[in-house]
Amino acid sequence: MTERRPRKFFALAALAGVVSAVVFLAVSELVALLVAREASPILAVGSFVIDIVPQPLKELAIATFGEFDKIALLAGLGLGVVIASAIAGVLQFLRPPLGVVALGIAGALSVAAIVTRAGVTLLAFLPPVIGAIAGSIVLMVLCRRLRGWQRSTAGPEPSGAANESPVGMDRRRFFVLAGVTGAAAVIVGVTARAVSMATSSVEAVRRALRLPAPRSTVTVPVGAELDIPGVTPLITPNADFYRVDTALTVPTVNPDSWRLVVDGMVDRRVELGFDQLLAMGLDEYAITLTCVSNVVGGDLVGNAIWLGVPVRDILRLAGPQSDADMVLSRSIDGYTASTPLSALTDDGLDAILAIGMNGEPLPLEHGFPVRMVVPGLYGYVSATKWLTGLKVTTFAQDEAYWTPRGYSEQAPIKFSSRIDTPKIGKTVAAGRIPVAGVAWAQSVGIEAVEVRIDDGDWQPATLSTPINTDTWVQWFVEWDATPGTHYVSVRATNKNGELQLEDAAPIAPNGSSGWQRSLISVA
Ligand SMILES: Nc1nc2c(c(=O)[nH]1)N[C@H]1C(S)=C(S)[C@@H](COP(=O)(O)O)O[C@H]1N2
Ligand SMILES: [Mo]
Repeated sequence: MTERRPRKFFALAALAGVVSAVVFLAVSELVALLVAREASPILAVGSFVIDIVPQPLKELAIATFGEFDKIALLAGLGLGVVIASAIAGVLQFLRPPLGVVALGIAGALSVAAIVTRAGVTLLAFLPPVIGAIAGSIVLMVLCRRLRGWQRSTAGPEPSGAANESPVGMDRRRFFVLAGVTGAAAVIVGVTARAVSMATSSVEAVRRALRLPAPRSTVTVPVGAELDIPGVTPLITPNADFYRVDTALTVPTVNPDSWRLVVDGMVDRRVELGFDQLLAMGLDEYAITLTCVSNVVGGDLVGNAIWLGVPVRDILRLAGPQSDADMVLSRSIDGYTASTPLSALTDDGLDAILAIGMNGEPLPLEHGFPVRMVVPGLYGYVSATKWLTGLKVTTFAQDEAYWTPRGYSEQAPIKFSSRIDTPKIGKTVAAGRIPVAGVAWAQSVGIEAVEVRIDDGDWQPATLSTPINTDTWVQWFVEWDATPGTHYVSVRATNKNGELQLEDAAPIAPNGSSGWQRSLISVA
């Protein structure tokens, strides 16, 4: 029986392909660690995918995987790499050098993904190039062994036990090479990535940083926090604060080298270092941040006490020209947000550059060392993290990251209210229980919150004492819950006398609206 290419050779060729891909990635990681840390192909390609995925797919990913959306992305990417490299292995086995060509294409795509990212250094092309070369060599050698082994199986069985048969030799060499390079690559790759993350010294710098004392602090008034189990705390601890951004790995920006450039339509270009920013004098501001992706009843909203400097003070140094109407804020990772200039120069609105959050330097994932926070505007048009630039411009001339991706260029927060307790899906005991939650109308303030049980009358809720109009308030009503299932609804009125929008709207293009209506089971 002479089946020319037994199936096992295809499987082994696929294995050779996967081993060479692992070598490619591991060598890239090692070279990246040595010469250009930002140039990891797997992360660059991942970030590239994040940028090009259509918005509905991104929302689906967030809805399906929640906080694990990035891990899911990496897992998906990993699966893609395994499948593609297995095919490359088979190609190389059947039609050399097609597998090597495939690795070359993968290397070229990685280079493209890396060099088109913001903040890359000169040598950033090296990791994928050297990685692809190393992977190709391994692939060529493994496939040559495999072909030798296959040829000797096809020939007559050698006789004599004195010498090892060529079949045995090629087989052994194939497995030893595949095993040793595969295992070594995994060890090198994982170690390089771990070292790269552990020695990112910026977290250590942040921990050592002592921020100057604020000139003025926020006073939390008596009665600002209701004592009701299950209601969202007035101040969101940093560790619980929601995080939304397009960054696959958290950018690490050292305050020592941080610069803010204010340019565009200004009388004078201004450049500031971190110490200069601190020297302008810091004050505390309580501001509730909200994401445009927050659905009715959702939790992409948080309240913190920020330490910072008004943006208007910075802009004044540069002197914005009168025909400008927008500031494009830019992050180290290339992200941009478009904020109306008027919102940043308004004396009555505390738009700030924040450097502290709840008594600490900004956590890395919340924009260390400097971010923007603007009361009353959704985060995507105002709250740029890892801030590096403010370009004074016009909406006609420039657009921000999300504008061509289906979101409005301007986006004031639609004020809203949320039920925190009782929780949906949890059965509560009949009797007198509190219905409580939060409501926010940043820059205007909440005037009233009303609650309705089933189709009953709207009853006024008791509000906590607000810190200011930029923060959320807590609210509650007492409810005599009777056994059965009930709809509990909530709606707010702001201090301009406007009622919260009843019509439901999706999050795109400029934020959700509608009254929350929760089905609660009472037993
Ligand atoms: N650099 C950068 N800044 C960013 C974003 C981003 O993707 N990149 N996302 C914005 C969005 S959509 C929101 S809602 C807020 C969230 O800030 P947080 O993660 O600190 O809660 O950051 C904003 N700033
Ligand atoms: Mo957002």
